[in-house]
Amino acid sequence: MKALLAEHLTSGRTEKDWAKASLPEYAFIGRSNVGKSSLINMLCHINKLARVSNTPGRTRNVEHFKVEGTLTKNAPWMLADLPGYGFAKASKVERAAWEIMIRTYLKERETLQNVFLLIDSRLEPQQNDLDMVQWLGENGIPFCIVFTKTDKLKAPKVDSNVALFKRKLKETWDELPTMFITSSETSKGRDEVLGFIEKVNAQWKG
Ligand SMILES: Nc1nc2c(ncn2[C@@H]2O[C@H](COP(=O)(O)OP(=O)(O)O)[C@@H](O)[C@H]2O)c(=O)[nH]1
Ligand SMILES: [Mg+2]
Repeated sequence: MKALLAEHLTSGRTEKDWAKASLPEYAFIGRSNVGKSSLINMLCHINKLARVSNTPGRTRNVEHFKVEGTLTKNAPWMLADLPGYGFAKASKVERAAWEIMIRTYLKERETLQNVFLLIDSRLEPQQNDLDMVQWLGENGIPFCIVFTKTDKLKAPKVDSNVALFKRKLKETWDELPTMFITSSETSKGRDEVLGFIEKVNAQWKG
């Protein structure tokens, strides 16, 4: 499997701490422990690019990475690992700070091309995930859904959980976002996600 050249650029809570917005950027967001860091490592095929943790709720910053190329193209792009939501032990103040930072980032990052919203394929639709879909939709921020950890379930169960999630979204939305079925253990979905990024990068006129 081809590894991508990637490097960690910055870690910070406010715009002045973030890497300069100069390349097409893709953000990864989801509940804490959903598998964001693992997915980033899987996509780049680099073991310890983003820190994988067994203790949820540890990262508070936006982590920026620069990546050179995709599967077949050399165009550079940027990736942002956003702090997770739904961490049970977070205080009210921490949650409020999270919301402000994430909303600011998602609304004001001019180079943001797409958000990958990660959903744990093992769970029934969760309210905070549905709220995030709602918020992204209402704010017109382009996003895809990435189902994670599918290696932990039998295929029919993955299918039925995905179907359940789609049904839930159809209650509110006419059009469903692009969805990816992934596993960071087996690299399932890697070509599809990188293929998507490659296509969007091709539209970039920086
Ligand atoms: N089996 C399996 N475990 C995963 C997968 N993705 C993440 N994990 C595990 O889930 C835990 C949280 O992953 P992490 O990437 O740190 O989640 P984050 O908090 O969203 O960044 C870690 O123990 C990972 O090893 C996956 O696709 N398959
Ligand atoms: Mg993480």
